[in-house]
Amino acid sequence: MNDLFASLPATKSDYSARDIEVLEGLEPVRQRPGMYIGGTDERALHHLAAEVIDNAMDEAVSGHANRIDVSLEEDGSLSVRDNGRGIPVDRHPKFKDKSALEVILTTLHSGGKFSSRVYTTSGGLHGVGVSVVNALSEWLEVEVARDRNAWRQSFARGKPVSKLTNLGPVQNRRGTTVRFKPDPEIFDEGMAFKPARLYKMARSKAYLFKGVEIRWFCAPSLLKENDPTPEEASLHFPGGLTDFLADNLAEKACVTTEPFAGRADFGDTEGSVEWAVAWPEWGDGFVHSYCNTVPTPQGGTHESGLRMALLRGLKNYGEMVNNKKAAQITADDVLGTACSMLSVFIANPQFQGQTKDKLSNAEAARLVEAAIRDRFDHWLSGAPDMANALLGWTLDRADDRLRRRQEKEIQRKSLVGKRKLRLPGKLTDCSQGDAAGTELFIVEGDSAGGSAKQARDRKTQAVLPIRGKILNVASAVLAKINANQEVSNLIQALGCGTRDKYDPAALRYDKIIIMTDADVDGAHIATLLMTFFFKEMPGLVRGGHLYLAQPPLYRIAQGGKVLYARDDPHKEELMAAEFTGRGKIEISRFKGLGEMPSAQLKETTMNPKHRTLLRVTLPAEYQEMRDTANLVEELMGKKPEHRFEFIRKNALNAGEVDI
Ligand code: 28F
Repeated sequence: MNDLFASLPATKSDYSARDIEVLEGLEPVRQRPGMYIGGTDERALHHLAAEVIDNAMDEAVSGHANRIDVSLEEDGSLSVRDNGRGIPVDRHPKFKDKSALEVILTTLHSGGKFSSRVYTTSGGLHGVGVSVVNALSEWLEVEVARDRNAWRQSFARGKPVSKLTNLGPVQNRRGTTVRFKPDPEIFDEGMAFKPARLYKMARSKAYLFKGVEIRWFCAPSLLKENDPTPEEASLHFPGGLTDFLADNLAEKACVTTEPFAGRADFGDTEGSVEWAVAWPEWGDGFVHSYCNTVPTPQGGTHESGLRMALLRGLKNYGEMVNNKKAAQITADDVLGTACSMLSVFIANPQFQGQTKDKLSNAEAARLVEAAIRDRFDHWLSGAPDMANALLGWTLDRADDRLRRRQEKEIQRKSLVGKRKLRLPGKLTDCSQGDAAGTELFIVEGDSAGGSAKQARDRKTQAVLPIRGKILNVASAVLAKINANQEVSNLIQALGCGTRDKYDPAALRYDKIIIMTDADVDGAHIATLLMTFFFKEMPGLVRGGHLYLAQPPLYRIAQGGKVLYARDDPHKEELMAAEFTGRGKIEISRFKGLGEMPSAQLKETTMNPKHRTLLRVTLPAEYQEMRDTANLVEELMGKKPEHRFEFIRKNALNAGEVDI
């Protein structure tokens, strides 16, 4: 690996302070830590540790360090040390009175990592920079040994509390040490580094880069008696990913007697790839992929390269041995339950996705596939018994997949018969056959329909978008009702017929949930729908099948706390009861269900575990059909004077009625 970076401009200090792009101060970080480390929970806390360790790893990967010490101290602080070049301490050209080190520690995005000239592969690239760690630490201390001198500077919550101090000459020592204590004011109550999590992080780094030895230390008092994490360990794995895979596999019986593993440089392009794949006989597999030793849990282009190499290689092998069936295997057949590890080193990695952990460099797919395909072909032809075992096992999986698909097809056909073939195109049906436990959400328009489709549980929840205001059936004659597309969609989707032909046994869903926007229009559409059900299927209402969803109108957030309010009164109630603490309160109003992220729609309105539904029932005195018809006529009929009369009579207990 070191030779790879020999090509760098190896001048005396191939870095100068002018590489630093200083963008902004650290205040925003303490105001909204979630924006920088994804929250203030345990995962976010360990993100600080990862950031510092990644910076030390960068020094190692770029060939300037070969040892990193990670120590969890008695006081809960973490100390990371590398024997690299040491963060530069020379005066910063743009900030006369500050050293490069102080600028890096106190300004966002000040690491040169954004100017790729300084670093070719940088683990911390999509990281937030050590300045964020500084901002979110109660205290942080940096020591640098560089050019035979030692320097130290201390900070508190991102602000310097000492000048850069020269500690005097040092003989044969160089590198950077960062020691910090996360700020309890920022992180959730009782947050502390977990030894096991840090140890696993350090160990994975050592597996991923064989050119570094990581020494682990943990204060004994921090180790609970049942915690297998060692107090001390030296982590160095010349076997790289093969060792890592063996460690993860833990003696599972595999289809091939040895894993398919290797590493390769990308020839003319900078960078390299390492991989290790095993096929356990049974059980779920996993894919652990990394870029510049940083985990990429969302995968990305490097993983597609691996998948393509193995799929094409195995199909090609199948052809070579005249196995016709090999043509139908898919990447999922090959890798679906395989245990694969993949580590790439590339310059300027681009990450995408909300949490920036999916590699998106198109180049990486090509480079990885070419490198691995070549070795896979050799591996297969070099060991026919293993290759045939793998091909046979993969074909069995392909057969299982095809059989499952046929079974599903047959089941669907049989279901369609039972669930009445003619269904409206607008209906997104649920997959469960019988009605018990199924729900039909009637939503307003296609955008709300889109969110609802994403948020729903496909097995039990169906969605029927209706456009605009449906026909007011109270005043419409039967012919007009059936002519109305929206209404006839609804009648078809429910399957139970109307009026005297209503057959509750044929009802295709257990719950019919009206989920309109939480505004006046939505309320009007809900009223029109209830009128429809009262008029056309009163039995459905009396049977307790009709509900109103309660989508929130407001989202109230303060720090990590988020609550939803149904309406203005509920919002006031929550503000008084739940949001009394300090810190900025954010209130956002949902304009319509279509604007609400599907995850929130699911969480607040559709998920039976969290939602509240209003069941539409007939008031006791209206149990009789006749009375119901009269009531609906009064409220929704042609003659507005009936409506006004009803409102006048009942308005007293309705408070402010906006007509
Ligand atoms: C315990 C954590 O952070 N180690 C680091 C270096 C070395 C250089 C460096 C770091 C300003 C913006 C380029 C030195 N000499 N361990 C660490 N070691 N940063 S962080 O430079 C930062 C510059 O990016 C370094 C010559 N080139 C680079």
